[in-house]
Amino acid sequence: MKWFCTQLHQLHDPSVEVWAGTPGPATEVPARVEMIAAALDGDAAFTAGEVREHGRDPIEQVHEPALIRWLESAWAECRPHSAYPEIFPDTVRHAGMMEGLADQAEPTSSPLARLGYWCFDTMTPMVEGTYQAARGAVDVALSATDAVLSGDRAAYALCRPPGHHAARSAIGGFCYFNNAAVAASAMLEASGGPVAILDVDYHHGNGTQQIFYDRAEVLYVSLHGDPDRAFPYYTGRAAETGTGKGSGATRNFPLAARCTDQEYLAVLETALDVIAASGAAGLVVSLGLDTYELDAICDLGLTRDGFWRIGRRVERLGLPTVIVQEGGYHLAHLGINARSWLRGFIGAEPGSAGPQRHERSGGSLPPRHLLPQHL
Ligand code: Q9C
Ligand code: ZN
Repeated sequence: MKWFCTQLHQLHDPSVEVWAGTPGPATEVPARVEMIAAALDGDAAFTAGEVREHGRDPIEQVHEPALIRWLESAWAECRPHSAYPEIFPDTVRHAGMMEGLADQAEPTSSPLARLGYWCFDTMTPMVEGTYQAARGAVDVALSATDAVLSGDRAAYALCRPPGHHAARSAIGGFCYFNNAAVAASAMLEASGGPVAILDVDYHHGNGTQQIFYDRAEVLYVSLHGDPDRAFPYYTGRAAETGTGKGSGATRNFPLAARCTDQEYLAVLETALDVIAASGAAGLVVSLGLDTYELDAICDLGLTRDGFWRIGRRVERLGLPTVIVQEGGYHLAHLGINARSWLRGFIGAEPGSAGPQRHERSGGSLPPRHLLPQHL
């Protein structure tokens, strides 16, 4: 299987994020890609493919053009407002604030008004290189899509930053551009046929759901921690099934805490039946590995062997498949977990794990209650 990756992701290297008012070390860090790349580099089953620039047009198919323009200069215009290299909104355009008022256009004056207009949380830091890294992640996803459209059965896009929380007109949840949505849109345009997105990240892909909510030709199917307890809280319930022409083309499968491999695979069976019945001609997988039993910010119970079996089962759909990396935060095991999922997909033996430590932690990150030095 070909896999795609660029060094541009390193330009997005925030040191801090804010959860419930508490600053802590950033979770979505460059080492994530380095761990996965190291695991695939030494494995003859995987070949590095060439990443090509695709420009803005494919991004404009799924994002508001004004959001793309804003993101390009957002860090520079906000920089004078923060004492640190990261920028976060202090005021977001809450729906209730605008209730009963006419829709208001994108602010042009205050940089902080613009930041709170486009960004919905305090966990999505912007640093100097964020825009370039986000553009790079889209190019990675599109290069993998090109490989599949030219006949490869499957390809793996090692995207960073991730994408599935980014909606048409909003960034959040560590996500800036929705890499999987751009890939699905490009696949739809090239193939003409219906396309399915299977989202197996721990978190509901609110952005991907929103982008395609009224579209019949893009099926969105997601398994995730129940939003009654898990970010992004406001979306991902089973009752959300699409609207208008897209009615029935969104399906959500919220999961209970500590869900095991066996329980997960049973729900996956139902989810894949929906995809098989849809007549989809191509598949995009939003692959999050934060469903791992030791992932520090999540609470499901999947194992490395479970990832192998899930990859194996998804392959049996028999569809041309672009696999797009989303979350996964157990640094020490992230590489072997990704490799296990992908080796399952290609039907190769799981392979050796290498040394593992077994505490539930974010790998080499310091405990998140320890503030970074500069705060
Ligand atoms: N208090 C991805 O996995 N943190 N994004 C939740 C709960 C944000 C995850 C904090 C999780 C975003 C791509
Ligand atoms: Zn996630």
